[in-house]
Amino acid sequence: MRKSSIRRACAALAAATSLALALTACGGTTKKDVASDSGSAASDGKADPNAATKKGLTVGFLPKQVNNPYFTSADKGGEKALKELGSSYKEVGPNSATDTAGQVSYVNTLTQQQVDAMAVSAQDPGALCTALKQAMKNDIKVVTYDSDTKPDCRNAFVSQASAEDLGRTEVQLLAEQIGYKGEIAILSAAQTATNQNTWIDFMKDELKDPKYKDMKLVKVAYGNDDAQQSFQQTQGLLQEYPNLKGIISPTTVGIKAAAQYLSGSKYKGKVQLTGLGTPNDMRKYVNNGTVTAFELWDPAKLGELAARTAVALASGQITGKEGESFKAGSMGDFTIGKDGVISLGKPTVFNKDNIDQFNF
Ligand code: RAM
Repeated sequence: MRKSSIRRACAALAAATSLALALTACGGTTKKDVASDSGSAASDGKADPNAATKKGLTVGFLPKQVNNPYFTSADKGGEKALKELGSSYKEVGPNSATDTAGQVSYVNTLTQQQVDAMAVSAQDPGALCTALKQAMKNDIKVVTYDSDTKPDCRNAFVSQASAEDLGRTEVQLLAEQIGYKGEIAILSAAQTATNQNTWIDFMKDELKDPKYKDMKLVKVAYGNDDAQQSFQQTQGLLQEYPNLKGIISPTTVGIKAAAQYLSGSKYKGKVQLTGLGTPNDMRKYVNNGTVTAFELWDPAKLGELAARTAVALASGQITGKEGESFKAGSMGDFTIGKDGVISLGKPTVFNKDNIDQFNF
């Protein structure tokens, strides 16, 4: 049976029976059949860098949270790239960054809809694995972007920057701002978020350097990428630790809420705040003296690279193995690193001298 007829039969089966049952029934056979009858390089496990870029594909974007301006920018970048490549874009996703069950069911929905590829920012490293593996068995290419799952649960991860660079530079930025002295705290997103947790591990490692001996990390708080919870967590940190000198918030939602709290409090300019924010969210707080410097990558470029990676995978130009290269349009050539990681590049540090040059 041809791959397309199998997919149609499976989609019909999924519609007629329970999704899980249908996908299990279709999973094993589809992959085997594709490998033997499509002849495409990727399905044989070999990349063909010269394969034509397929058009007419559908790529589903599944961010951690749909109403988060960071993901709006990222996914718009993906949409624009797909349009340029002659393929279609769709976006689904939960409203809350802690609705992991919601993310799992969106993965199943995209699988049921037989998209060609999906780009997922995982709320949790392990929770999506079964659903993502099911998608891959159904010959759907899976790219994670922004926040990864486990390497065997996706074909490739499009990373915003080196996790190590991000974690260490945030500590370095804050240390300079507080003169390498005093209590500090971290205001993170969801407690399960793969990306934030990886960065926090590098922050803790960086803090072991003797040059930070007079700095003490007193708490990691979680605002769940919810503006109100992040605001309250900041308020709570200052109540609990009145001598706090600085906060690192490695989330665009968290840093904005923390800046809003500090800016209207007696701590403005006294407690330093850095982390990962968008220039448009943070401009006001840089200009009013609440924030000195923070960093981020361009989220639209991250979304664009995720879309281009998804299309390269679906076209058989790459399979996700270390060492494979592909052309990402005007973004240039990218080579896949260890564990299927593709890195966007270096983040930008924003301060009052350069922030007005950026509009995202
Ligand atoms: C939030 C999300 C996202 C993270 C950015 C920095 O928008 O938690 O995953 O990459 O912040």
